Amino acid sequence: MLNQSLKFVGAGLLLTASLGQAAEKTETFAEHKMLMDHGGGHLMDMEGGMVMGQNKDTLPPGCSRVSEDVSITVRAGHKYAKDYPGTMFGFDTHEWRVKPCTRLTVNFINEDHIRHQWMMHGLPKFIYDKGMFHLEMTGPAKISGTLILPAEDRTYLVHCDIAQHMEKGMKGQLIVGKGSTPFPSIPGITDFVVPDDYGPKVPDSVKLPPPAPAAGVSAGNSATPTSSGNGTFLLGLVLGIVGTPLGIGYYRRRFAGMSGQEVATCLVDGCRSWLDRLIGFLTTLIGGVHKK
Ligand SMILES: [Cu+2]
Repeated sequence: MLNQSLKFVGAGLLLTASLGQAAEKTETFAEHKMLMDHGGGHLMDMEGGMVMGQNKDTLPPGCSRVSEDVSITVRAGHKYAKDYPGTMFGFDTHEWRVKPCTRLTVNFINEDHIRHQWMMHGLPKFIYDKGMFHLEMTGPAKISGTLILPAEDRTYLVHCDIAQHMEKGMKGQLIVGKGSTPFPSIPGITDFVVPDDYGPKVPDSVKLPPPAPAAGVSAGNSATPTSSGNGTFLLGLVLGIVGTPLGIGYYRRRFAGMSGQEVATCLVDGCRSWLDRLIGFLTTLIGGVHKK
């Protein structure tokens, strides 16, 4: 019996250990370390890793020496967008600060299964011929590159240039020394150029009419016809009485041989029958309804 229980405990421990291993299993990142140098600071490998504008030893004008060696790690991926509503991609950091003449190594880790870039713009072309320093690869992967920053205080745009990735959050800035004008629309750093818009705003001074009732339902008793409905009904009733062959025949006989003047006098106050009075009453009603 004891032997049996020990077997169960052993099996349980094995299961727990294997589950733990599965939970600890992390994604493997391809490391782009064997890049071919194509000259001019341009490096590539067959797996799609790319470095542009690498410069480890040429001092920019105004730098008598490298002021300091700095290494940063930047992570990129859609999970870094979650703190910034309206974005889809992001860097784990969106702003970096270094001294002028720093030799900066950027270790770029792309955690997504798509392509991302860490692309810096605005570098002087006499030393960085494309005006850029750029790291790029399809993730999940790691790639590193190094450059020496110019002597001037300046703020450089950093972004991912894959279509719509910057607009969806992959935008940052690298500030050298005191920096210059900051870039807009950097998540968590600067205001957006075009703020989110959820529809037109109505100024407080504008008084909106009350909402219209739903079709087929009047404001009060749903069985009460509207005033214009009343008028149409009464007009129909008058025409129905007077306009039928029976009505026309009646009035023909009634006013036979009379002049227009006599007919008018008769209708207004003279020889009025109950039908004349009804028609007169209905006509007054129609007029009343349409005045409302
Ligand atoms: Cu990207």
